[in-house]
Amino acid sequence: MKKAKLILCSLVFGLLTNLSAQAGVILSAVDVSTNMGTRFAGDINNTIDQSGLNSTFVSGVTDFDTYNPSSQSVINTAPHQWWGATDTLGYTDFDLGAVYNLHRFALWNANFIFGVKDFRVLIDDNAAFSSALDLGSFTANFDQATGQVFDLLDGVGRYVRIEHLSVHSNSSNINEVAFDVSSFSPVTSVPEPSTLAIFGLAFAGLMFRRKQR
Ligand SMILES: [Ca+2]
Ligand SMILES: [Ca+2]
Repeated sequence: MKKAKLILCSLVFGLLTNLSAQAGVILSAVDVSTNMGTRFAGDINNTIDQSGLNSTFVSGVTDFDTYNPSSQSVINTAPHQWWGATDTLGYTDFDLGAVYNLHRFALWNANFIFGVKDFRVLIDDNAAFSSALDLGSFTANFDQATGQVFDLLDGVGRYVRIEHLSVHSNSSNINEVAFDVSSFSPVTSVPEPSTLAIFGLAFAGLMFRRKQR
């Protein structure tokens, strides 16, 4: 009886461990676009290619916390960043390349007087953001060389929109962005038939042992 209980307990523990959140990895978007224009030849693609980072990571592999964006700084010279047009608000859209469970957002604003200030983060499974989920609103500092990490409401999707609600000085200006993600699999929250079968067998064993006494 005691042994059967122990087996059942270990099975439940194993299942719960399986369902718990996976360790997040740091991910760069595979594509980016904006409706805010550009100036100083600051291409929007400079925000997703790790350009300017003093220390790089392997996108989709390096552990987010091990990399620790808050301790990583950027070099702020023109080829590494994007400048939005003067006095322009709008959005920057990022394609993660696949559907992920998104946890946090890392931003390297320009290490100068410009940059995104108040912003809202949306996620969706379509690039038109027709059924977007609001992951929260935040405020970013300017004149900071190290990354700023924002803990989003966790959400599942492939496309992430940063809505620039206000800017520092008179222009948005981003050096780099990255995301804390874990893989998303729709079946993880539902016990698989094989798992149920194991539970059934364990329960049957428990009943059998009880009957024997
Ligand atoms: Ca960059
Ligand atoms: Ca989160």
